[in-house]
Amino acid sequence: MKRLLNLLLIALFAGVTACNCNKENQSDFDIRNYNDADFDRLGISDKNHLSEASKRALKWGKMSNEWFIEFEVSDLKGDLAYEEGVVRRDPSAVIKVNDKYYVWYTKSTGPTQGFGGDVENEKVFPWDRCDIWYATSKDGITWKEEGLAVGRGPKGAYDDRSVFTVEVMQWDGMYYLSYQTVKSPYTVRVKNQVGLAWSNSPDGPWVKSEKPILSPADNGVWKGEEQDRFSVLKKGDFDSHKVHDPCIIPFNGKFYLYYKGEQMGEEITFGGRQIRHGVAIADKPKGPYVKSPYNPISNSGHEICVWPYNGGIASLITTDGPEKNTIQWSPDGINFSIKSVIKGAPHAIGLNRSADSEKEPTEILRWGLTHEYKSYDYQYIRRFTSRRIVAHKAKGVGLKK
Ligand code: AAL
Repeated sequence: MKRLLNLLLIALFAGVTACNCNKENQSDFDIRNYNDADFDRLGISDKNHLSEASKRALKWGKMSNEWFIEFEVSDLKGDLAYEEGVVRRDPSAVIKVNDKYYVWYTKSTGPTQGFGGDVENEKVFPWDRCDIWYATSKDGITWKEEGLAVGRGPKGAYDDRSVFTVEVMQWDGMYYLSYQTVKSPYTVRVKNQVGLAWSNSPDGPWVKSEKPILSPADNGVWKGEEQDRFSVLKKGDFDSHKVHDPCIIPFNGKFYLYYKGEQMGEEITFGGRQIRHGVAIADKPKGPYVKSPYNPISNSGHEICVWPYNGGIASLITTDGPEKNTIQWSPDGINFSIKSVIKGAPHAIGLNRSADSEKEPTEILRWGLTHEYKSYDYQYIRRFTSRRIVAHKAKGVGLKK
């Protein structure tokens, strides 16, 4: 009887210690799900001593490398080559109309003064006091700047201070530009919204929406009057401060507007800035766009770079957060999982939407546009290419003598 009692006590103690261990260690890992070949592939020979890393590797399963790529960046020619004193940044996707490529982008001139002085009259960011311009090209390398596409609104309008970071969607014979908007004065705490313009020609003229099509959540509360974006009584939703980088994709008979949210009281997480993506869905291109209750749909990222693939949506996540430098895919446009972890990617990618994006998962990333900082004040548009990496070879291996 005493022996039985002892055994019971031991079992109880074991149970308590197991419960005390941290949650991650109590993962759903079950060694019975794996066979000898799984262990051999990963080079794990002692099945009785599995590190957390080995358990994670086993749980990934045999993920293919078809989403794993590397990027290179090069200069453009013609009007989009670097020009002193001019900001050209955040290129849209590239579309092809009548054998010509088109791109839209943010453009302004002159240096940035920042927030230290007279924000009513100075330029606070390189993307302040901007308009949306466009350019065309026969080969995607030499570009001709065609002129202004969408300008700032009149004084008092929601977009009177800056219109910038534009994306393009082609749908049913129409062209739609979605972009960020700021109303003056451009203070640190100013809210950023999303506007839309449409035309039946890529050369315009463009009709602008009277109101923004997307706004930040209004459930955050600033603390105090000082222009400090990190000081809050309540942070509110992930997009309580800014909705940025809009990109509309026709998907499953609806229109999915992907965007980056910035939160009031943004923090630095263990992966960097607390930046996440959301999606708002509409029945028609002009909206109304309703934010998904599943937002945020990423825990990382910066500019939006999404494309349809294999009945779902793929997303390149860069720059910020613990899952930066990953490519993810979702069967429903909302629930994304990691498909590859890459070295990094050029920023503010403008995808080549004329590519056959179904050919392989990353075909749409073979070439496109990006921007680069020449200095804090001036950015310019460049070209990227990417290639799949399937093997790793030392110099000379395989070459005949
Ligand atoms: C970009 C985008 C948004 C930001 C700024 C201009 O790359 O994420 O547009 O506001 O930087």
